[in-house]
Amino acid sequence: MEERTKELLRRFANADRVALSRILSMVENGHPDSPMILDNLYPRTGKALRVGLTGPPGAGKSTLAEKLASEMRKRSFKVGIVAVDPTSPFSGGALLGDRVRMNAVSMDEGVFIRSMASRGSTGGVAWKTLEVCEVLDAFGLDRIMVETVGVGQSELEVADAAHATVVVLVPESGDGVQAMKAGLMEIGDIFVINKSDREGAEIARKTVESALELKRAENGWRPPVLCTAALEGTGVKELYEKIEERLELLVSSGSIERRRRECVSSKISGILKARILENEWERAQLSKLVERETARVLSGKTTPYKAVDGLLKDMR
Ligand SMILES: Nc1nc2c(ncn2[C@@H]2O[C@H](COP(=O)(O)OP(=O)(O)OP(=O)(O)O)[C@@H](O)[C@H]2O)c(=O)[nH]1
Ligand SMILES: [Mg+2]
Repeated sequence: MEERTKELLRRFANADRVALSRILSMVENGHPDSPMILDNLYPRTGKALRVGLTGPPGAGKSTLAEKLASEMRKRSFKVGIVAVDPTSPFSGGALLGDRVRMNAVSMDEGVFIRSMASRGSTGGVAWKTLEVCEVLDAFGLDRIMVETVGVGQSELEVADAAHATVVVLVPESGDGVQAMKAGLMEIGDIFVINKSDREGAEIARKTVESALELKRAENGWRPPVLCTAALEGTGVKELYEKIEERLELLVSSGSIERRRRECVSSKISGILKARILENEWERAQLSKLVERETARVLSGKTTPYKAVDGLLKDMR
């Protein structure tokens, strides 16, 4: 590990926000010290609860996140907001250094806002986002909101890793239908019709609600559909209370333990896979074996499934 990295970790341990920013950049960019950083920080993780905010572009996810952060601060929670590939900048301005528009939340030491431009990055958006969340968790944050545009598979994966997922929609007709198509109905624990200062919010709310009727209640939880107007703050407190209610249920039902086990096990296999692929010698061996088995499959001696079974048996 570079001397500079060690110094950063020392400062990180002393709650230095600049060190946190630097470390996040290193992790995001896959700096060579990144695995050691994550390893070093791991023992300090496990406290933060992640709340996913997902929905179509411009639905008001960032605006809601900022307002929710204020509610969380009232409970003295330390808060992180991670925006994955946002199409519009945070109004907080922390990302752009736009000090004129900087609001209360981004001036608050207890709130940390981070934007991730992960399109085209290697290693997968979901994986990188989880690493970023791990660092924020180790920094001592209590709640981390992860904002994603709910369209692609990787975004759905990000939402899947959250402890509670809020799907943010807008009143415009058809949004609910789009959400169903994009698989958002399955992942949402709470649904929000934001921009309810506009016309049609109540109709949209009912549409989503009736679409959800087909969904079975899990652990006694029926996803509620709320209306918010994030800009003026209407309904935000109610939304926040629902989120905490959902998180409490996760803890009291023991689901959180199961979730943790799943996370650790997928973490181990993810690291293992990455290590095997990054080790040149092993990769060369692997591709030789793959080549050998390809020939056997093509000549009708085996199938791809049996070939992998055989390879794994040989490894043991
Ligand atoms: N009328 C109205 N406008 C809102 C409301 N909430 C947010 N907006 C506006 O909608 C626009 C998009 O808001 P954002 O919070 O950036 O939306 P987003 O979902 O984070 O957008 P992306 O991250 O780019 O997908 C901004 O101009 C907000 O001011 C609301 O409740 N009512
Ligand atoms: Mg946004």
